[in-house]
Amino acid sequence: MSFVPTTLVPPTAHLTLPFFGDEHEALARDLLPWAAAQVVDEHDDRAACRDWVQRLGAGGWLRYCVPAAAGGALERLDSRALVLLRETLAFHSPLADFAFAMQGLGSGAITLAGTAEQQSRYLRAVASGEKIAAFALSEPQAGSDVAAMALRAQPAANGWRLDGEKTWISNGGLADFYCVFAKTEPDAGARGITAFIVDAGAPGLDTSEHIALMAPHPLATLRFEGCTLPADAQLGERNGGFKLAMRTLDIFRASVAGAALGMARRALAEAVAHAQSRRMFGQTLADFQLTQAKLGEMAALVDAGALLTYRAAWLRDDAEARGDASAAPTISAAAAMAKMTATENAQRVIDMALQLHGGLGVKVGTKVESLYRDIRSLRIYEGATEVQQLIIGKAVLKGTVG
Ligand code: COS
Repeated sequence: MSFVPTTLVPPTAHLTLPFFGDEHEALARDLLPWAAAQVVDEHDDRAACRDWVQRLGAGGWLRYCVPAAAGGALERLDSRALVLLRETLAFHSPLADFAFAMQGLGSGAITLAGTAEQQSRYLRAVASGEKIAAFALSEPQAGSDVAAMALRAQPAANGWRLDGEKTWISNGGLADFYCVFAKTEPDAGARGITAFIVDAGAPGLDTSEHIALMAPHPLATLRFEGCTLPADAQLGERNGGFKLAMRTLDIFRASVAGAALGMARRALAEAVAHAQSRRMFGQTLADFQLTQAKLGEMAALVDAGALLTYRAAWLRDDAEARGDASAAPTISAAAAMAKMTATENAQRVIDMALQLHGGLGVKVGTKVESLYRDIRSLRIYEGATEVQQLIIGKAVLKGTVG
């Protein structure tokens, strides 16, 4: 499917909410015309992703995926900027959003825990679009249960040796490097995991098994057979990998909510445009109270997701600016609430938009039809809805929220 620029414009009223500063409003307003002007052939998802990364790099947008010290646009990774970027990109093209998001998620652990040398080697290239990044956490028997991972990392001459596999890896086979999480203490559960930076050309790494999805999204299984890494490939503390993965996800889960929001806003805009132009029984679809009630429900679902998303992003940015580490549990729970609510609500909104389109809604090539497929994986990746419920539930029991 080709990415077709739309004449529909995303709303901007939310940019004046107190969650955002002038810099966020300016960022979103600058991105709108840029995103609307891009024309990318998306028939081949891998080629399209490369194209989007190049464009996003050249446009300066990937600079929001890294901190200023490494060529980034802002001093720190700014959750509100990430949310607004993903929301706007997803409104136009879910694949553009994906290409952007993976640069951030795939390099986030290097931003959080990389040495100065690792940061300068990888982050600048991520920000320019010169290197494509990936985050490799999941395994066939360790999806939601991260601590159950089996990929083994053992000390070897001059470095490390990795044996095992990762799967469901976004940008697998496309990335220039992977942030890989592996067991360094097999019996220590979550406390026995270490992160590594693995270059795509590492000996013993096979990324050739691609996985086809219902919506365009480059994905692969990674096989490590005696994969050798230099000692300086270790990322962060030995056995500190689980917490590093969780801290990385805490940042990007709120941005998944932003992407869901962009798709939901697009579905609502498509539904409104269709309802106002489609004639039936001597009036437009929009003239029926039944339609008005549906649109009202959709708008409220979008806003509910939006407010939780912006709050989660603001909470993190505010705590970072104040250097308040004690806010971490509140931030995790807020990000989980945002991710769960925005993705679930977006699925409902898109389904309602599709229903309002009638037969056109299921015709391949209609925007709501592709959105219906695009949104589905967001309820699963970066922590399924059920994992978010678990995180929120634990926080409720601890008195962190509720
Ligand atoms: N930030 C920092 N530390 C965290 C943390 C966070 N957000 N969440 C948990 N931790 C710490 C805990 O405090 C605990 O530390 P101690 O060992 O010092 O007590 C440790 O990590 C283990 O935490 P917990 O016991 O909660 O881990 P579980 O094995 O029960 O796993 C879930 C918790 C299910 C929440 C976790 O495995 C998860 O997020 N799963 C989903 C993974 C995912 O998103 N996959 C998608 C991959 S990207 S597409």
